[in-house]
Amino acid sequence: MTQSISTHLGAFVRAESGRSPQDSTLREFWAGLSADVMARLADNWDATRKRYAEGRQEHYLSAEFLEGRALLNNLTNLGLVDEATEALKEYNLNLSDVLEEEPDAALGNGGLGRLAACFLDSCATLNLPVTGYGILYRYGLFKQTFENGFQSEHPDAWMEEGYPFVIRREEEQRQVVFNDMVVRAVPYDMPITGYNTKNVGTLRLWKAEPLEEFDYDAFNSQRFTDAIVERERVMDLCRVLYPNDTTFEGKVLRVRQQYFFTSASLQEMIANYQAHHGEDLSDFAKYNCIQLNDTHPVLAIPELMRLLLDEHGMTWEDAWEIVTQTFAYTNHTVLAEALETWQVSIFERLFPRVLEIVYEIDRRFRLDLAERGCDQGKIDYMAPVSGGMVHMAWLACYASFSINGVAALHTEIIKRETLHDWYEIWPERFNNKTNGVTPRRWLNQCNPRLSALLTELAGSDAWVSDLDKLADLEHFADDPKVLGWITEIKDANKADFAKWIKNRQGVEVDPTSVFDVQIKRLHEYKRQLMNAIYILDLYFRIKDNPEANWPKRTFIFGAKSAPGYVRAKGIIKLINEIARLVDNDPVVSEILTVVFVENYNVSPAEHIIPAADVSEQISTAGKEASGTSNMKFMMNGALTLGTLDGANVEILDAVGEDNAYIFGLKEEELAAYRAQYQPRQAYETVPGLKRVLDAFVDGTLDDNGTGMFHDLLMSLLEGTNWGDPADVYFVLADFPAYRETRDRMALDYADRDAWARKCWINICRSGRFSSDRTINDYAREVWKIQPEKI
Ligand code: GPK
Repeated sequence: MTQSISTHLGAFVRAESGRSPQDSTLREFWAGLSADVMARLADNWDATRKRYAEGRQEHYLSAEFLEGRALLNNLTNLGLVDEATEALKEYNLNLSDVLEEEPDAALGNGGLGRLAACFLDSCATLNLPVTGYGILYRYGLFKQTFENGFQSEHPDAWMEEGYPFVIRREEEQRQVVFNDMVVRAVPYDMPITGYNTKNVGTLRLWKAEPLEEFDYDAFNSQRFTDAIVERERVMDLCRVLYPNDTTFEGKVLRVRQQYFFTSASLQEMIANYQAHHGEDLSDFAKYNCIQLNDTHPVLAIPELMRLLLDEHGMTWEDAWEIVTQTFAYTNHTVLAEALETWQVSIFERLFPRVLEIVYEIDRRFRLDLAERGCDQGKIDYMAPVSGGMVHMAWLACYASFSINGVAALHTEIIKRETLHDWYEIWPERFNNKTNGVTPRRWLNQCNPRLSALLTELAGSDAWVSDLDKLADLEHFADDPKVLGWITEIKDANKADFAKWIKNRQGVEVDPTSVFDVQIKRLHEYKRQLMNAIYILDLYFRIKDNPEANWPKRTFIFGAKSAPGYVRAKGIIKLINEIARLVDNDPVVSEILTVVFVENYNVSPAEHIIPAADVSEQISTAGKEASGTSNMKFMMNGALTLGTLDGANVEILDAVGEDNAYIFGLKEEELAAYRAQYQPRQAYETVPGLKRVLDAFVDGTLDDNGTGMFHDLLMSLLEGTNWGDPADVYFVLADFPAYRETRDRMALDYADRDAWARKCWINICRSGRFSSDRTINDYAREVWKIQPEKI
C-alpha cells in the first residue's frame, strides 16, 4: 500500500464505527488508524516470519511484556507520523488526542516486563531473528486509584473493547495437557516494528481456551451454569497477570500459567524445526536458543525433556544434551523473596510426568555433584528438589549454558552470593548483560523537542538506531547557545507535564520549580520512604525558617504496590498524606508541591520522564539489580541522584562524578555497618529526624486509624516480629547523606547553564544504555545469531 493515510482513513474509520467519520468517536479514529497501520505492515511481517523460521532463531520466553501503547511507535517506524497528522486534520482532529485513546498493554509489572518490551524493539530494529512468547492476559496489571490516599485496585480489561494490534492465529493452535484438564493454546500475534527497517518481529501471546466452546448437552438439558463451568475454569488460566513484582507467591494458577505458555511455545518450536530441518531433532539446539526471562518460564526445561523423550523418542542423554545447549537464564534480583520454589505436590497434581522428569534431573544432578566431590550438605542445598520443593532457579542454573545478571554489580553479587555455589562449579556459564532501554520510545517518541535538536545538531537521525552517535555531540556542552536550547526544551516539556497532570488529576504544578521524580514499583528496598522522610523534613525546615531562600520544588511519585504488600501500601498513604500536609500549608505550598501520579504505567512515564530534572535512584546498595528508569532519565537530560547500586554504578562511570549526585553506603560496607547499626541512635541524634518520625504518629499525619504509619515507624526503629532487624534497608543510615546531597542538588539547579551542561553530558553519554547495545551483546555472546534483513 503506497497511498497516503488520508486516502483510506475514512474507510477504515467507517469500518470500525459503522458511521460516517464525522459522527465517529476519537476511539474509532484510533481503531481505524491502527487498522490502516496493520494493513501496511502485513506483507513485511509475513516475509519476516517466514525468513526467521528457516534459520537459527532466538526465542524470548517471558511471563511479562509491558508493551504500553503501540500506535505512535508503529507510525514512527513506518514513517507515517506526518501523514497521519495531516489526515486527521481533515477531520479537525489532533494526532495526540487520538493517541491518548489507546489503552496501555500492561502485561507486566515493572522493570522485568518493560525490559522484555525494549528488547523486542531492539531485536526488530537490529533485524535479529528473535520472537517473544508470553501470555495474553485478559486483565493486565490492575488500575490504581487513590481513595482518601489509599491505593485501591481495579481490573484492567485492556482489550475488551477490541485491540487492533493482535491477530488471532486459530490455525496455529496447540494443546496443552494438564493432569486435570486439556486446553487449547491459541496464539495471538503482535507485530513488533523496527526503526529504519522493513523487518517486523513477533510477540506471540498464548490464550487458553476450552477444547469445546461449552457443554452442549448440559445446555440442552437446561443446566446453563454447568454448561459453562468447565469453559470458565480453562479461561481462568489467562485471566489475570499476577501483580507481584520481585515477590513470589506459590499459587497453583500461576504455575499453570507458566506451564501453559512454555509448553505451547516449545511445541511450536519443535514443529517449526521439523518443518524446516526434518523429523530428526538432533540439531534442535543448532537452530534454536531460548532465553528464560527470570525463573517464570523455567518449566520449559523439564517440558522440553518430556517432549523429546516421550513425543519424539529420544534417549535421556541425547535429550539432555539438546536441553543444555538450548537454554540461557537471566537472573533479575537477589531478593530472597523472589526466588520461585514450588511444592512438589503441586507439580504432582498438575503434571506428574514433568515432576518425574524433574526428579530424574535431580537424581542425576546429585550423582554429578557427588562425583565432583561436593559434600552432602552442599548437594542438598543446590539440588533442584529438596525439602519437598522444586527450586526453579537451581534448575535453571543446572540446565542453562549461560547465566547472566543485568548490571555489572548485580552479576558480581550473584557470583559472590546468590548463585555462588554454581559459579564455583561452572564459572564459564556466568556473564553480565547490563540492561538497556529503547531510545525509540524513550527518547525519539516521548521527547520530540530534544529529538529534533539532536537530529539537527547531528545532521541526521542516525542516532535513533545508533545511540553511540550522540557522543559526537558532546562538544556542544561548551556552546552557550545550545545550553540555552536545552534549558528551553526542558522548560517546555515541564509546561506540557503541568498541563497533562492538571487535566488528569487537577493538580497545579509550577513549571519553573525543580522537577524531582521517583517512578518505579513501590518496594521498601527502593526506599520511597526515605524520599518521603526528606520531604517531610524539608517541610519542617521551611516552617522553621520561611524567609530563607528555598528553591521551588515539585516532588513527583509514580508507584503501584502489590495488592497484598501492606507496608508498601502504608508508604503510598504516607506520601499522599505528606502531599496533603504540604498543600494545606499556605507558606510551604508556595515552595513545594508533592504529586503522586495515579495509575503509573508506560504511557504516563512518557509524559513524566522528558520533564524531569532529578532522577531518584536511591535503593539500598546491592538491592536493585539494575534499574532501567535511571537510563531513561539520563537520555532525557535528568541528573541522577543515586546510590552506588545496579546500573547507577555504570551511569556514574559514564558521566563522571561532576555530572551525577551519588551518596550513601556502598554495598561492600553494609555488612560491617549492620553489625554496629543502631537506627534508634540515628533517630535520637540526626538533626530533624526525630521530629519527622514522630510526625508519623503524633497526629501531624493521619493514617485513618489503620496503624500503618506506626508500623512504618516500627519497621525503622524496632524491626518486625518475624526476625528482621530494625531498618533492614538502611533508610535512617543513609538519610543524612541523602539530605545533604539532595539539598545541594536543588541549589545547583539555580545555575541553569551549569545544570544544562551536566544534562547534556548525560544525554551524549547514554549510548551504552540503549537496549540495542544490550541486545547486540546477547546476540553475539549468548544467542549466536546474525541479522536477517528482509
Ligand atoms: C526483578 F526479580 C525481578 C522481578 O520479579 N521483577 C522486576 O521487575 C527488575 N525485576 C529489577 O528489580 C530491576 O532492578 C531490573 O532493572 C529489572 O528487573 C530488569 O532487569
